[in-house]
Formats: sequence, C-alpha cells, structure tokens
Amino acid sequence: HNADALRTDLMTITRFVLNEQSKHPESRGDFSILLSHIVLGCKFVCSAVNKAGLAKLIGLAGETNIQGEEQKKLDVLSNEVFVKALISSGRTCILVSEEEEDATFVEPSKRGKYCVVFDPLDGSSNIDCGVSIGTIFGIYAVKDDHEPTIEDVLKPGNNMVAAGYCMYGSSCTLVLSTGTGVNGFTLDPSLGEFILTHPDIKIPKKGNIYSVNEGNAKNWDNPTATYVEKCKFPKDGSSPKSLRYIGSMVADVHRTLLYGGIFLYPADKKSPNGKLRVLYEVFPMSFLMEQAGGQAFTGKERALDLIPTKLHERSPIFLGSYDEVEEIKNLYAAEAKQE
Ligand code: P6P
Repeated sequence: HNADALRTDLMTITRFVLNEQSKHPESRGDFSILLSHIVLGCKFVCSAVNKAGLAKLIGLAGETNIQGEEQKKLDVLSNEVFVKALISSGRTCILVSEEEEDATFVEPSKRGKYCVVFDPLDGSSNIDCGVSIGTIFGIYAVKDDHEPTIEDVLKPGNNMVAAGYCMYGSSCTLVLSTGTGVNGFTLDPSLGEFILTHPDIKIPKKGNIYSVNEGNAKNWDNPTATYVEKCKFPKDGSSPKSLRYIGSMVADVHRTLLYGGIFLYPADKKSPNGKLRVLYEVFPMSFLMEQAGGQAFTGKERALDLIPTKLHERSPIFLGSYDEVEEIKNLYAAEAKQE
C-alpha cells in the first residue's frame, strides 16, 4: 500500500513549496510565485539543452542552424529566458546574471521584494561534449516598497533566503534550500513536473573524493598543496582519496553533496581570488552545503560571511563534508599563525 501511496501521492516542487509557505501564515505567497517562475525557466533550459546536440544549438553565436536561423548561444538564450521569467513573476526588483555586466532593475510596475542572482548556464563550455551543466541561483529579500539599489545585492551570502541549482544531465535535477534543509527534485518529462526524489539531503560528514583541477597545482599556495598531497599520500596509513573532477561546478558540487568529499577551487598565483564568482556560484553552493550539514570556506573566512563589493567578484572556495573542510581551515589557520 505504501508504495502505491508514494507513487500516487506525487510531491511536486510546487506542492512542496506551498507546504513550506503554509508554515508562514503571514506569507502572501510571493516566494512560491517567484519559485514557480524559476522552475519554468529550468524546464525551458532543460528542453533546449537536450535538443542542443540535434538542433545545432551548440557552438558559437552567429552560426546558423539547419533551418538557417541565426543561432543564439545556449547560455545567451538561457539568460534571456530567466530574465523574462523572473520579471514576469512580478516578484523581483533586482536581477544579477553572470551573462550581464550590470544589474537589471525591474520597472516599478513589475517590482517585487526579491533580488535574484544567477548563472543561467554554468559550465557552458562543456555543452559541446555533452557534459552535465547547470543553472545556479541565490535569492535575497528586500523590505517592501523599498527603492532598490545595488547595495541590496552586495550582501553576504548569509543574508540569502534561498538558493539552488538545476543540473541538466542524464536527468534534470533541481536542488533547493529555503533555509530549512536541502531537497532534490527530478523532472518527470512525461508530466513536466519536478518530483521530490531526494528529501532532506545531508552530506556525509567525511568523504573519500577530492575534486580540484590538478592542472593548477604548480600555482597553489601551501595549505592547498599540503591538503591535496595528504589526499594522495595519506600519512596515517589510510587509503588515498579518489579524484573526480568534471569541470562543471554544478556536476562536481552535486556529486559532492550526495557522495561526500570536498570540492576546491583555490586561489593561485595567476588568479589570487580563484575563478568562481561570489554571488551566483560561491554563495548559493555554500548556502546549500551548510544547509546539508557541510561547510564552505574561502581560505580566510566562512564563505557566507564574505561581503562582496563588486557584482562579478571572485573568491577561492573549499566546500563539502564538514570534516574535510575543517582540515583545510586548520591548515590555513596554521599558516596564518606563522605569518
Ligand atoms: P577550470 C565552468 O567553466 C566553471 O565556471 C565552473 O562550472 C567549473 O567548476 C570551473 O569553471 C572549471 O574551471 O579552470 O578547472 O576549467
């Protein structure tokens, strides 16, 4: 009976968020409406990404496809889809996209109380070879009828009210936290609905996988070099960790969240602030990791405490299993003491 009940009592992401909303009687449902528009964007991008290989949607902008139409690059297309969906929700006031230099201030008639920072198609350099890519988003709330300014999004990640990603891979999986844990939903294309498939995700406290671009090893600082050395040649007789690096943040983070381990994009001599962007890569993934019982560290501080000063600012990031990140924190603390 239970199996049947589960199968017929479909928990869609919409129902899930409405259940959450019902816990806040004062809520007007703005967040539920915002999320439904983000979900719409993810469904569209999922469909476009899956067709990409066939319709020659991949490759550089300016190419023409088999219909001879001017082709938009998938990330340009994805950005337009999310911007339009978010504005049409009537629940946003500022949008920050990886694809756009400046923030978008929503016109007053369509303004709401949420600021959304997002990377519409992260890892898009991997599209052409079919590697999983994804959308990453973070959500801040501002006071009602407040004249929005850029300061409203230059806030630490610990001010975010929600964060999530949607991974376009062998299945389309949306992982979301609204501040009370992490839940994963898988798109059932036959229903066009995201169904709860990973309730209350908790990242294992320890992990046997490390995930870093070893090609940057010659530029690493000592704490990172020491930590990676320990993963490969453990001194305590334990077995070495496995290296898994997909090169698409959403895929590497999703594996880390489910299997445990650590994902590192450290600073190096070439890029002292690392490569990943604070607002729409580091903060959302750090938010999710902490909500799942893990940690996220920049090499200097808790990632969510960082206060960004520029929209597209970068930061080094070490995130994943609690104990693994703790080791990195200890190595950086020891180095700081020597200085
Ligand atoms: P590297 C993809 O281009 C991306 O922005 C992230 O998705 C990914 O984690 C990182 O860059 C990979 O960078 O330098 O290892 O190729």
